[in-house]
Amino acid sequence: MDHEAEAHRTDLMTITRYVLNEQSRHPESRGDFSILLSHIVLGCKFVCSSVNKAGLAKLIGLAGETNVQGEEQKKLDVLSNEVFVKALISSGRTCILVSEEDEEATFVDPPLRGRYCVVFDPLDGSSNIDCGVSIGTIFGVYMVKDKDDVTLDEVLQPGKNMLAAGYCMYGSSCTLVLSTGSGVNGFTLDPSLGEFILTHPDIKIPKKGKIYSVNEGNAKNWDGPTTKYVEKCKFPNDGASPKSLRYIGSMVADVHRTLLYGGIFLYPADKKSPNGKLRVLYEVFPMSFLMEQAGGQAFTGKQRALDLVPTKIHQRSPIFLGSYDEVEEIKALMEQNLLQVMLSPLPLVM
Ligand code: AFP
Repeated sequence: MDHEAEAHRTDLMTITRYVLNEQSRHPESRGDFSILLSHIVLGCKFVCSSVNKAGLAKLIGLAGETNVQGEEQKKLDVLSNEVFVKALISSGRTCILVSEEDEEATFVDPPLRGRYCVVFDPLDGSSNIDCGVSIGTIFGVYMVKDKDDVTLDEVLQPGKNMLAAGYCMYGSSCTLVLSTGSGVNGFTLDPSLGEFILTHPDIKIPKKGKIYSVNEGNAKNWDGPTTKYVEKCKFPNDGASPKSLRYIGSMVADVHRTLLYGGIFLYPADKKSPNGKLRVLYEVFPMSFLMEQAGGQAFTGKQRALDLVPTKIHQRSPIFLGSYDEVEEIKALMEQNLLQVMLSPLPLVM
C-alpha cells in the first residue's frame, strides 16, 4: 500500500472544510449557515443515492401506486421533496420553505425556527428520470431579519437579495455547484468517501460561447428578437462559425454545461406562454445568481433577472443566461425591438 499517496488523499478540500474556512473569514458568524448547508448537502446525497437506485428499486413508479411488497411507492420527485423538507426543518435554521412540489409555502414551527428561507426545486427535470438523463436539485437562500415575525414577503424578494444559491446535478457524477456571493465553486461527490470534494474552484464562464441551448420546437411562437438571435447563431453574418445547439431539457444539466463551456441558455417568452416556463424563485433566481457570480449575465428580456421582484411564489419568467457577450447581444436586440415598437405607428408582427 502506498501510504504516502493515501495520506495525500486525505488532504482534500471537502465542502465542509470549504464552508468552515469561509465561516472563519466572518468572525461574527455563529455557524448557522454552515449547519444549514450541511443539511442541504445531506439532502443532495440522499437524493443522489435514490436517483442512482431508481431503475433497480422501481422508485420511478407513479406516486400512490403500490409495489410488490404492498408498500406505497413514491415518485422520485415526491420522495426528494420529503427528503429536503425534512432535512431543512431538522437543521433548526430555517423559517420558510418554498418548494416546487408544494403549492403553499411551509412556515416552520416556532421552536424549530432559524433565520433562513430556502426556495428549492427538489428534483428539476424529473420528466427525464425514466430515460436516465441528468437531473438536479436547485436551491436559493434568503435571510430574515426577525425569525419570530415572518411573512411570505421574506421570500418575495429580488434574487439579488439571496445570500447563496446552488444546484446539485445527478448525472454521470454527482456535482454540487455553490455560490455564497463570492464566486462559484463546484464539488464532486466521491462515492467511496461519501464527501463532496472541491473539483472546480472559482468557476468563470467564458466571455463568449459557441453553444446555444433552447427548445427550438417552440420557435414558431417566439418574438422577433429571440427569432433573430437564434437565426444569427445558425447563420452568423459576421464571418463567424455557426454555434452548436445542445438542449437536454433539464435545466441543471443545460446550465451546468453553459457555465463550464460558455454560450447561452434561453427559455424565452412565446405567444402561448408569455411568461416563459421556468419558475422565478427556484429556477431563474438561483441560476442567474450563479451566472453573475461566474462573470456571466442573466436577463429576462426586459431587465436584469436578479432585479425582478416576484409577487407569487410559483411565478414564471422568461430567461436568457450565460456568457456575458451572448446576453449582451440579446439585450441589444430586445432594446432595438422596443425602440422600433415605440417609433412605429403600426404594431409590429411578433
Ligand atoms: P420537468 O421537471 O417537468 O422535466 O421540467 C424541466 C424544466 O423545468 C427545466 O428543467 C427545463 O429546462 C425545462 O423544464 C424544459 O422545458 P421544455 O420541455 O418545454 O423544453
